[in-house]
Amino acid sequence: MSFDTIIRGGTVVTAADTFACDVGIRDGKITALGRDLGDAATIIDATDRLVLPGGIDSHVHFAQPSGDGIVMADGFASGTRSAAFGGNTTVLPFCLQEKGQTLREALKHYHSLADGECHVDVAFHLIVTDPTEHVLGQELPALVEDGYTSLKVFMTYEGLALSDRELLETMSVARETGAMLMVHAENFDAIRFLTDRLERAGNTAPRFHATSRPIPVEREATHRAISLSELVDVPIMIVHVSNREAMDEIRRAQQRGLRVMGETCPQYLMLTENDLDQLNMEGAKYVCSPPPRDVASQQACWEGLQQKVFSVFSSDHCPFRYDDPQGKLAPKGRTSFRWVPNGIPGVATRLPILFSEGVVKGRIDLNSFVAFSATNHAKIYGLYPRKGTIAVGSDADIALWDPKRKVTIRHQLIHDGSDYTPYEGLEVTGWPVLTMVRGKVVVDDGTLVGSKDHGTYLPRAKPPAGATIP
Ligand code: DUC
Ligand code: ZN
Ligand code: ZN
Repeated sequence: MSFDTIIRGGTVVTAADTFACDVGIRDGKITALGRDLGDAATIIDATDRLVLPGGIDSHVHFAQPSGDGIVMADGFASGTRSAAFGGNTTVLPFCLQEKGQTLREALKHYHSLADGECHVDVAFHLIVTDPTEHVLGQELPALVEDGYTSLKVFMTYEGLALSDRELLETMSVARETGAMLMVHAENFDAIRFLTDRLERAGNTAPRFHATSRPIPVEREATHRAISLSELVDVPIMIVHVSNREAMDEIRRAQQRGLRVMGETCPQYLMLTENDLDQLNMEGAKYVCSPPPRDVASQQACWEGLQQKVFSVFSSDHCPFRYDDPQGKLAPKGRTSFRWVPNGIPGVATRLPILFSEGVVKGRIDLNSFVAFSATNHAKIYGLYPRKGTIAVGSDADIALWDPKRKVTIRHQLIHDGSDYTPYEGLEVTGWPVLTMVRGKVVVDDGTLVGSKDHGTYLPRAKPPAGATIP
C-alpha cells in the first residue's frame, strides 16, 4: 500500500489556495495531493471538512518560573494537550534564563521538563534576562547554530527588564547571528511610577492593573524598541500588541522599510479592561500584560490583521489557576493588583476564536486565517516548509475543521491545567474536530487518542536573511 493514511473528500486550505483534494500520508509526511490516490491502511473521511495545516502557536508559556510562590498552571503535558484540543500541532514556549544562570543551564532544565511530555511538537524560544559578555559573546551565537534561533527580551518586569544599552547589545547579537528577536514593549519605570501612585491612593483592585499600564506605556516602549532596532539594523517582532497607537508605530516603521513585525492575540480582540472590573478578585482572571483595552482598540487590532500590519496571531497562553494561592489569588497579605501573576490561558481557544470572529463573521478570509494561525509562524521562526503548510514533503500536521459546528466554550473543553477560561460561555462557529501530528491522530472528535511521548523537540533554521515579512 502506498499510504499509511489518506484524508479523503475534504477541502484543503493553505495560506495561498483553497482546493478540493485528498491527502496521502506516509511515514508522517505528506506524500501526495490529488484525487483517486488508491488505498491506505487508514482512510479518514473529510467530507464537509476543511483540511488545514495544524495550528502553530509561536507564543505560549509552559512551566515558566514565575516568582515567589507562584506556579504556572501548565507544564508540557497539559499545555501541549490543550494545544492539541485547539487544533494546534506545534507550539513554541519560552525557556527563561534566570539571573545568574547560563542559557545552557536553563535549556538543560527546560528540555528535562519537556522530554517525553509533549502531545504535539515543540521548539523553544530563549528569554535573555542576563546578557553578560559570556552569554552574548559565546553562548548565544553557539545556541543559534544549534537551532535555538529566536529570543525574547523584556522592557519591563523586575528581574527580566533589560536597559536600553542591554537591549542594543542583545539586538547586535541577534543581527550577527541571524536570530529572530521578540520584544515585550512596555515602559518599566512608567509602570512602577503609576503602580506606586495607585497603591498610595488605595487603588489596589485588579482593575487598576489596566490603569497602571495605559496605552502610552506600550506606545512609548514600542517606539523605543523600533528605534533601537533601527540603530542596529535588525528585524524585530513586537509581541502581544493591544491597541492602535502601538500598531501605528509598527505600521509607520514598515512604511519606512524597516523589518518590524507585529503579533496580536485573542485577548485584544475579545476582552476589554471592563473584564478586570468584577466583584471580589474575579477580575484577576483577566490580568495580563499589556492589559485588554477598549472596543476601539479591539477594532484597531482587527485592522492590524486585515491590513497585515500584524503577521502572526498567537495565544500568549500564560496560565495561572484562579482559585489558588499559587495562582491568581496570591498569598494572604498580598492584596494589591501588583501581586496578581500576569497572564491568561488561551492555547485551546486561539483558533476557534479567530475562525468564528474572523472568518465566519467575514473580517478575514480563510487563507489569511491559515497564514495568521500557522504559515507565518513557521516562516518567521524557521520551521517552514517542514511545518505550516499542506504540501508534498511537509510533515503531516493537519487539523480537520467542521466550519459549521456551533460550540459554547466551557472550561471542560480546554483540557489545560488551569481552572477557568476567560472565554467561558462564548459561542463560536467552527471547531477543530481532528488533530494530526506527523501522521498520527492525537485528538479525535473531542477525545485524546495520542500520547505524551509523540511530540518531538524541533531544532530550527534561522529565518531567511533579509526575508520579507510574510
Ligand atoms: N508577557 C508575556 O509575553 N506573556 C505573559 C505575561 C507577559 O508579560
Ligand atoms: Zn511579554
Ligand atoms: Zn507571553
